[in-house]
Amino acid sequence: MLRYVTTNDWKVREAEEYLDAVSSFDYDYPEIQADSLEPIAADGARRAFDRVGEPVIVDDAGLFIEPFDGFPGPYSAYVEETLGVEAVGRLARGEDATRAYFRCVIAYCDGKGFEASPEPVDLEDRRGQDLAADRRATATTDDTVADDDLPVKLFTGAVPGRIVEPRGDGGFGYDPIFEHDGTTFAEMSAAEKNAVSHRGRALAKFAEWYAER
Ligand code: ITT
Repeated sequence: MLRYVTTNDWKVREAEEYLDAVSSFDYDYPEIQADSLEPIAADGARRAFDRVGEPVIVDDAGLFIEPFDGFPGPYSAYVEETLGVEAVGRLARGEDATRAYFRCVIAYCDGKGFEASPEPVDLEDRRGQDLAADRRATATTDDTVADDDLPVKLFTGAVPGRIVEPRGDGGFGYDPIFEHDGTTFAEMSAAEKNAVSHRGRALAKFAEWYAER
């Protein structure tokens, strides 16, 4: 059984559209800090696999505001908790900084290796970063320190849009301030969002690869 390890039910709902046999596993794995999503997702998948002991996917996603050099990007969760979604929207609109995109990285780990394939295994992303030390520093007594050599496979998706006044009641996080083709993600149904979203695109790539595995 494939487990989607997350604390966010919305993500699981979105994944169920692409994957028949996926069930959620609620584990708030500690996230390392990094300036891109890939190493965060890869490290999360290793920790999640250590905990669950079955094939896992995790995803790390963020909102990248282009004129802000991609901020908040990998810091999106922290910025949502501290500043809040509406304040991010006001900041961006006040600066005329409305071009933005969402990006999602899905990381898969089942403890085994992979055949060569077009998607990058994350070794390159990890090179040059002492993630093992970072992980040891952030691990709590409950956490297993994941084996840095466990292979992880990454799938990415992105969607362009712009930052607007909040509209809509659906979705989560930054959805109300993110407009794609005239509609905010919070105004879309889960299926409509999935059809164009960063997560939907990454999930579609993952589902195609996983079907062969
Ligand atoms: P898990 O880490 O437990 O999976 P999370 O909600 O914390 O759940 P992320 O770390 O990936 O998920 O999210 C980073 C931030 O980006 C957080 O503030 C989310 O609300 C936001 N975010 C991620 N995907 C989003 C989406 O599809 N729509 C709107 N906001 C999103």
